[in-house]
Amino acid sequence: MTTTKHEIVKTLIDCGATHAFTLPGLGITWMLDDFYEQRNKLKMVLSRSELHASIMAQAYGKVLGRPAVLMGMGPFTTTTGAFGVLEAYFAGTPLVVMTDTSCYDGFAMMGVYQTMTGDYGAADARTVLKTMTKFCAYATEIDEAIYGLQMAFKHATLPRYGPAALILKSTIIRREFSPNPRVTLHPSAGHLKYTPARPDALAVKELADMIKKADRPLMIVGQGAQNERAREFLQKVVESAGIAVATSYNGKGVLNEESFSSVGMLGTWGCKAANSALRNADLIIAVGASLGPDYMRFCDKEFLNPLRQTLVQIDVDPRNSGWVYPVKHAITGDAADVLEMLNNLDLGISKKELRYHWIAKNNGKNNYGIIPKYQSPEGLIHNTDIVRALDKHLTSEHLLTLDAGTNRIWVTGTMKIRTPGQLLAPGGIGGMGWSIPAAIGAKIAKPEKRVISLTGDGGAGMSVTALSTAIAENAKITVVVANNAGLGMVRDNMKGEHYGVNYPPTNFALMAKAMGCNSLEVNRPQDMLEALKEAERLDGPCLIDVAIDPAASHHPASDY
Ligand SMILES: Cc1ncc(C[n+]2csc(CCOP(=O)(O)OP(=O)(O)O)c2C)c(N)n1
Ligand SMILES: [Mg+2]
Repeated sequence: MTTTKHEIVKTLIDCGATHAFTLPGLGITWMLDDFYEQRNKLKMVLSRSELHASIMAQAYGKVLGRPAVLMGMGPFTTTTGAFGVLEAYFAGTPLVVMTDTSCYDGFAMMGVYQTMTGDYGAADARTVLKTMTKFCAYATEIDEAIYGLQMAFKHATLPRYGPAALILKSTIIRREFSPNPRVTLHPSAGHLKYTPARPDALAVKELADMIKKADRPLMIVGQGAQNERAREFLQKVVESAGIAVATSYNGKGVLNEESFSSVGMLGTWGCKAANSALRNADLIIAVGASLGPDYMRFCDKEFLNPLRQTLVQIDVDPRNSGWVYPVKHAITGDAADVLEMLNNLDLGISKKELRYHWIAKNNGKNNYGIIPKYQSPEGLIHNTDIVRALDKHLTSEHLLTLDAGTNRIWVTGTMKIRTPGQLLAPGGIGGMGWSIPAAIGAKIAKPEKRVISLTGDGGAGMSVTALSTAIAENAKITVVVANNAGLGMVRDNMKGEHYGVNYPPTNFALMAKAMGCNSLEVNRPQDMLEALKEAERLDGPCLIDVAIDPAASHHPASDY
């Protein structure tokens, strides 16, 4: 005789899970013994908040393209933990959520506190999770728990990736598992089998012919191409034919931004060069990019205009082609597959010089990749001083996680990412507090990388305690806090009094120290680069608290 919880842990391993990020309680606590037994195959990572656990799990999935498990009690996983689930939902990250109804044997209908069964007097975990997952199962039988988990892994890893959830009725978790359940359960592998549909060769040939004819072709590349294979073929295709590459926020850094093809990130918080190139392109090809109005200047007709320009969309989900704009041509397929097929076709190589001339002129005119220099008052530095230091410091060994706020705008607007895939951004819901836990999740996913997190003081206030997990897991990361004592981005956008946006001075270096983490403080521009180097020389994670001039307002790349 075995138990449901024992079989659950076995199934997680069968489905390929290597990490479960958690803050346990109630039904999840009952499983900890079984996790302990299997700790060499499936690592449990303890967080200080479901907020952090959910982000770490999401960042892990973003980096590796396979899901980690977010695990916790129903009332908290569906609320505090919803952050990472939502980010995964919007940004298309594989993630498996396993939670419970947090109810007590036989008392679920009697208004017991914490209960998430959906009964009278309880809240409903299923209703909450259904709004932010691709798949959401509720297991009230022991065999459903196993089958539901297999299905959650299946759905999370089918295109378009996303979060899938299994809610366990708490009462089944400890139950004995019959060796002969009524429903026959099968090994997980057979449920997870999948061969992706190949893109239509004629449709790809038609696109190649369109590119061949174009003088100023431009690709808008998004999250759908943020994997190793797609990045590799993207570079080959665009550099052999002189195609310009602009990106969404999630797509930033998909191509070395120093490539002759690169014009940077689109949108208000992107680069003028990208915005200008898009406006002047004659053929626009969206590659794994939904063309969300957030980076398409809210469909401004002077920006992309489908009547004036030819638009083609390549998307793994046909519903996304023609979603925001009408398209001339649409290809259903994985970005990597389409780019691989394009790589073998003539895309107008004879026009390469002409196209590169157009891109170079555009980039020169729009100061592409020039990090401006600003003077700050004594004892304070400007956001661009951090960006300049990062620009000098980052190597191909690094990953960089961003947060929300002014601090990130300076990176997306002025810094060129030279290593494809290096930048990890919260381009789904764009929430503050993402960067630090994401850096930890990324480091756990890729221990060989040097990981730096850039965050504002607002974001750090939400997530600095995640450093405790970095210490416990020996995840050596560097956290840079751009500390401008307030919600800079919101403050910068205000016309009137700075009301409701300033925080009292907070020393994050001391907070890090209190958790046993290294810390440094920087308040002179010339010390920033050395601090980044010093942080990496130290044993264990390090937080650098940087005194940023609160007057260092962001500037939009609005004029194109
Ligand atoms: C969780 C969350 N709440 C609110 C917002 C809206 N928002 C975007 S940027 C920002 C200010 C961020 O302040 P801080 O982290 O200090 O960064 P700064 O802009 O000062 O560099 C706010 C409130 C958000 N993105 N995420
Ligand atoms: Mg701030």
